[in-house]
Amino acid sequence: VSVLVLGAGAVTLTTRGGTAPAPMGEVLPVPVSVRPAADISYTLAPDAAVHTEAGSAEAAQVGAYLAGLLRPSTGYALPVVQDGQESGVSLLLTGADPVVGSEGYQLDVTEEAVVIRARTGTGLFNGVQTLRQLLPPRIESATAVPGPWTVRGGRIVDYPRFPYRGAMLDVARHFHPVETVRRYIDRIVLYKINHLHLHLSDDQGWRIAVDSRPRLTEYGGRTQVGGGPGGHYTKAQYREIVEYAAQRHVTVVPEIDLPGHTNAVLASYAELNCDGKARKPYTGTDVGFSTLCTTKEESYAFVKDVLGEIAALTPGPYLHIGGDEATATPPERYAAFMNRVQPMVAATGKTVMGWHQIGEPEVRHQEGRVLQYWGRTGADPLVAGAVAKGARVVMSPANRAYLDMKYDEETVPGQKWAGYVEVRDAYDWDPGSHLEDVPASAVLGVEAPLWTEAISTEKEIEYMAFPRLPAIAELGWSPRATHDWTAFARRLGAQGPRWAAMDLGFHHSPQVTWD
Ligand code: TNX
Repeated sequence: VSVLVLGAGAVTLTTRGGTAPAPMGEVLPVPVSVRPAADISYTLAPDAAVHTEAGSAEAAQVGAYLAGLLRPSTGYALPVVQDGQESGVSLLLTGADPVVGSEGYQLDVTEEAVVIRARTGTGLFNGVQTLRQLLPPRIESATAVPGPWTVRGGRIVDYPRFPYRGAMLDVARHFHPVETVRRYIDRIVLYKINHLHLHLSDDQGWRIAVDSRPRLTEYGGRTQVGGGPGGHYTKAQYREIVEYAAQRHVTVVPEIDLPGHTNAVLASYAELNCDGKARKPYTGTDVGFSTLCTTKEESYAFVKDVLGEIAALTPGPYLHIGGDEATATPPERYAAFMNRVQPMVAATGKTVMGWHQIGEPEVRHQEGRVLQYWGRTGADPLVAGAVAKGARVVMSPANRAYLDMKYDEETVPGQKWAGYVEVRDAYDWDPGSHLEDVPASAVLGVEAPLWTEAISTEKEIEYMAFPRLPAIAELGWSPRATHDWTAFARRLGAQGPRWAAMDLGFHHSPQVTWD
């Protein structure tokens, strides 16, 4: 692996006013290898076309996405032609350096063309996100603005450190409509995030239609924290989210939190309570007080029906079953419950994902399962034990990766139970060595969860996610050898004009010099 870190000279080339192109390689996440070609640059001509691999529908689809990104600000027609020519912007599925693997890409900028080569549509899509950042920030404008649309010359060869780079949105505590989810997807892909975890159920509300249990949404979906109207996704809307994500090479990971975090279920179906009495709807912010009755067969029939319907709607490999904070579940019943539920997930053809509590020793290893770790740095025997049996881990340490933690004492939205998390806290850790006896080889990746007890609007989501989400994204993508706060902070500061052009409201962290 050749890692080329740019020299100090790059610092002087700022993106002032959103009009100048970024120095080659000043991209976030930072690429594996960058070779700038001084004195060379490419300027997009008004009559340029996007040329995609002949006969490839997936390359054409990425081409259409790219043209759709570039048309509003440039005002150019940018036709997409499937002729495989190296001219204008080319998206080709041949000739990439084989190190790029299934998600990486090679990007060459000459005087004549920008050529992105990859082995898959996903690789091309990731290359497109890099190209986007090499263009001046004003490329993100929703209306036509003057160019020139220049990209500096050279070659980037790039691929991810970890295959799983996720963002989670809690749509249960506060419901967030489809358009908000769509826009969130649009924003996270700019930083090569490739999984969207949707926390679809909690004490305060149930957010996905289940045909076999209609009261989940008709009754259990009409509440949220603070007493607002709640809401839910119909199956058609959920499919729309999945499809929108798939077109952006993002896999949706649905979560149904079990056996705790289920007050909305227990309010909707009396028989799932041990005492047979329906619970009252809950709109507060406590955790750990609810549990499905783990000794009743009705509970298992419920879980099987729900997971079956959600699996059928979900093309991605994972079904997340929660498992966190089940303090109302008798400890001896927790493992028995999970030992029945994990095989139900496998029976739907999906891979079990759960919060790291499912790693406890009495819960059997289920082939391929993934634990999402939300604890601190150090040793966690429970997780290490599960990893020794073959579990893989997604790292989401609360004091680093939780986007609902306040930045500092002045932050209005969010919580602070895991401490304040400024952007440097979000960046300065290593998912590959966060936990003793959890080697990087057992780490599937990283995820930044955004819980919404104290976050209700889209603007608050943006403010909490940016600039920390790009920090987590870089930890998931870039080689460890590139880890360098100063260089990262410089590249992050250069995103400011881009976010302004995108009308994205972000936290102007005092730790960063914003362009
Ligand atoms: C803990 S961490 C929870 C969630 C809360 C979150 C708030 C974890 C798996 N569960 O139920 O929303 O803290 O930060």
